[in-house]
Amino acid sequence: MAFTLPQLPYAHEALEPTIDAQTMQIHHGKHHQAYVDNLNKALAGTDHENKSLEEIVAIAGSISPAVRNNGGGHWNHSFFWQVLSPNADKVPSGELAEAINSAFGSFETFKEKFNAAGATRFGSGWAWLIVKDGKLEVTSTPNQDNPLMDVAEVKGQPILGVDVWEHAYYLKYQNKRPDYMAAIWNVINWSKVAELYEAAK
Ligand code: MN3
Repeated sequence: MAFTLPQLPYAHEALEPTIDAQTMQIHHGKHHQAYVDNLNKALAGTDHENKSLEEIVAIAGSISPAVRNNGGGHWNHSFFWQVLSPNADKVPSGELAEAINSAFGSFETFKEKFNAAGATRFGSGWAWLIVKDGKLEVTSTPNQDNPLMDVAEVKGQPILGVDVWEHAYYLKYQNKRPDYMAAIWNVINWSKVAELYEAAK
């Protein structure tokens, strides 16, 4: 079964002004599509052809770089679109809010840690909020790796992920990754993150 590009759960312009429509069109329609196409190409005729995306990601350390990078790219972007929303709540609530306060001291401190993880990831990568052994942690990964991979420095179940590749922000924010990281909080889908937290804890 070949992998396919999932539809965006909102219109390309829905996340403006935080993320502009053109960035979304290129990011979803070109970059994510390319990860899907290249993953299918790299898997064709191999032993891993019938594996699920989760199974592929879990064995990232023992598969070809093309499958690791494009499989990670497909998983990460499919996840990323889900944790963004035009009707964002701005702040988490309920049990997730309590868990964030207990792990980081406050929501503000959590955001500072997360933004720092994204800003200091050299080159291209992702910033993550994960559940590890029932607890929340902030981490980051290079390239298209993610915390579900056997090769991840810090492993856990992602409940929030932000793409810090230049293609995610360059048209609007140019080289100012910290400005993009500061603005992204306007469009985080906290109810989705809470749902993922509930399932992961
Ligand atoms: Mn991307």
